[in-house]
Amino acid sequence: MTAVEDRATTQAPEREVGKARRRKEDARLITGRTTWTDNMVLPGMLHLAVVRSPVAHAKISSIDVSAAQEAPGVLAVLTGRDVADEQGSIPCAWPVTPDMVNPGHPSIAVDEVNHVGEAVAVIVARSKAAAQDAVELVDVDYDLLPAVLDMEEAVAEGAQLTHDHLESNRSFHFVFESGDAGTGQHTDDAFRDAEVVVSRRFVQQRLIPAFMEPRSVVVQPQGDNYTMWSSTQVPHILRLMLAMVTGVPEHKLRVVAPDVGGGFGGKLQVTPEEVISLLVARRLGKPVKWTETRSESLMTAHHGRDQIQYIDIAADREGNVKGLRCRILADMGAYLRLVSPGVPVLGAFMFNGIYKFSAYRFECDGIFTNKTPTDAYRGAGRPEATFAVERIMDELAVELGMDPLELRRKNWIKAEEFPFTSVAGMTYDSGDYETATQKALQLIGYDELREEQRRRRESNDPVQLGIGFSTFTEMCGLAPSRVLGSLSYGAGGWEHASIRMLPTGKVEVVTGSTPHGQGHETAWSQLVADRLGVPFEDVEVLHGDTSVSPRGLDTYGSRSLVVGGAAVVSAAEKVVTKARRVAAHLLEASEDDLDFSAGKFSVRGTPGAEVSIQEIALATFAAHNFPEGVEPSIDADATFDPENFSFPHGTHICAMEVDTETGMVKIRKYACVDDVGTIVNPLIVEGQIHGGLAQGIAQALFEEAVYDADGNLTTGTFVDYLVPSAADLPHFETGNTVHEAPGNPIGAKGVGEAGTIASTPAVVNAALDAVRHLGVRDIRMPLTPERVWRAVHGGGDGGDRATAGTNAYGGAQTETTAGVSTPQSALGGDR
Ligand code: MCN
Repeated sequence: MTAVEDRATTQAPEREVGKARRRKEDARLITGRTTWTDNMVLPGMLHLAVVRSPVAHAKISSIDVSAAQEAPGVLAVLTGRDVADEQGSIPCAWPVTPDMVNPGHPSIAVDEVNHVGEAVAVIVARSKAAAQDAVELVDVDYDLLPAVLDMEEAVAEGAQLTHDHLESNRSFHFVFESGDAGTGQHTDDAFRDAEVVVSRRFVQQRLIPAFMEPRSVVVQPQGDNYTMWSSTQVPHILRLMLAMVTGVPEHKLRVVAPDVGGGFGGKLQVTPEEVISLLVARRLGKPVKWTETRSESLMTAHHGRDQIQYIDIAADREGNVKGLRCRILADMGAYLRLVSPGVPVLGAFMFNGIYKFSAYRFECDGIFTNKTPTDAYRGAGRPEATFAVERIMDELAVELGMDPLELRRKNWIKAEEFPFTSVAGMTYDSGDYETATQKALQLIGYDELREEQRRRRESNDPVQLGIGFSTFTEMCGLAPSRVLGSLSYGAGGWEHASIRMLPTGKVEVVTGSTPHGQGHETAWSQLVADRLGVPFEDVEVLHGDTSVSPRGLDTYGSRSLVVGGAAVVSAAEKVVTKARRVAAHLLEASEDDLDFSAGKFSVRGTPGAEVSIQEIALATFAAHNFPEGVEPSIDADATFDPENFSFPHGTHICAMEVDTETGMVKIRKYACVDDVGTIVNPLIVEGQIHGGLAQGIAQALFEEAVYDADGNLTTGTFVDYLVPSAADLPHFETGNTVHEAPGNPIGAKGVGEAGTIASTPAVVNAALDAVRHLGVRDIRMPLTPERVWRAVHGGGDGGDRATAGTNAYGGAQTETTAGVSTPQSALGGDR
């Protein structure tokens, strides 16, 4: 790492916060000697295997389970009909519009199947092998129906329906409009008057979260009480939702997320398999386990992204952006899952990026297709938006003949303008895009790269060089309950923490956040060690069990530090306040005369009169000599619900070599400078950025979930679905600036998604910068050698409809030749 530090605001000189502590949890996680759900064995435990649909769309005409039922070791086979009265519907907690259409989602299909991999029966057997063997013996008759696979076809007049009983394939139509909301006047006026309008159609391919630990569930019934262990990101949400879906009373259900091996949004879910496991355990009164195979995981755990974006940008000839409008088709897949509709809708607040302009419209249609449902995947809505705006800024720069960075600089919010209310109504809290950009340019060695690019172009080198930017911000720390309510999100956004001082002076921290690879045990220990003045090693962080940590809203949306960590800090402050009363009593001094530093209370002006917080903890346990009216416990609860999101930002620059003869691309250098406010643990932050970059680059270059014409997932193994390894990725030059977030007591902004959000457009912009002079206008992601080669040798976008072609949606046309339209743009023409 090349560290570039710019303390634009001062970070308090604290002992632990800012230290690159190695993660306490890593020894057990890396060795695997821990409680992964699948490691659990309970006496008498039965095993489940799921019979899945091999077809994308069909009526179920009959299911014959008799052979499976007879198979050795099999105890029961249950179909959708068997559980129809008790299985309810997989919940969707984000109805983004009042008239959103939700077809309902049985955990086990009853009459019809709507995507390959949908559950049609469950086998319960004494061993996993017996259960899996019996899957083959279930005989299902399907009456095939045509599958809906293409979103643009799905919204056309007279389209085949994904769900016969619905009127269309559209689940919702969400609109956000700045200016004269609702009339469309303001935005369209800006486009009508604009000197330049650039239009594009971008494809955000379907991705698979591909977490390391496959999903796994164990359920243990004890009378009418149930304990579920699940490899989930959201034990608290899961408990609530399971209670609502199955009728098991919430107070009779304990959900535990033991150590969880990654989620990336893919375990922010209430899955059919969790519901099925609970139903079977309830019905049979026996403990059960279900663990997916990797193929099941790729095929049926929810997918991410999958949008078609039509975007127009308006500007004057000097490069002042006047307006932006976008229309999104977002593939929901066959059903709505927990937050599926909210994912693309979050983009409404981010397509404007870091830029200033006053005319903005966002429209999004959620579309049903006969594919695996989509939902959150790292970044959820913000990578898609960032990609679109950062790509179209480059295209506008090309049209204007401007340097892409100059165009950005001309339009971005200046440091002195924070806090800044964006055209999408978000109040960006703090930042300085210029400083971050200068640092990133310095890290990557920009001038030399531009010089090399010029040389290669002049000599017609078969290997061309390109440089791509992404200057981004994102809204993270999904939190303010009030704001989430206004967006119709089904839950609040607060987080809870409690801290107990034990008699020996050790500290237990209970957090509502649920780490699954983010290192909260380490970071929370650092926060508490500083606030209480106790050693880092003396802090234990407990999480992920609704009995141990009864209140919480879990981990997603890069919310844990800025909301959950903030709750921990608030609880620590309350602990100190409580300890101060006891200290005053023990030292026979007034509370106002006490200083608290490095874990000790001392009487100001009286040397030697001091007592440590550990001594206070012990004195509290004994409670022999205790102040009147104070309860003998040094503990506190706190709930934190911020006023605003936090807005990390940064500049990412990618230098890319493109071999014009083979279509191979290679990232030569990648530099990024991120501003995530106060950094609690630089090692963790860098790790999060690295992981995020890997996933963002993977979208640009490698990963795509592909379906064939019948709706079969053809990328159902890691041979076909190309998750990159470290060897496929470059060395990252990372740096940071620090502008504290005013909205939480730590001053931090989230980092868990930043790298993913920022990197994808930087990589694609770099590839295009390398070959645009050869007539290439766009290349659809992922940038496979074949696509790159075709684009270079065929011109345009390589015939892949990344950009060009008829915009079937709404009947308008995108410009196909120059990629720059007149104000009669892709979206303007049909309004
Ligand atoms: N941190 C810090 N200083 C900051 C910001 C964060 O030290 N200014 C630290 C935090 O203390 C925490 C970590 O960085 O240890 C991530 O914090 P945060 O940004 O609050 O994100 P969350 O903990 O809420 O994690 C969620 C985020 C998301 S949404 C996805 S998706 C994701 C990600 O984190 N999935 C991950 N990172 C992942 N990392 C791993 N290993 N596995 C996943 O599944």
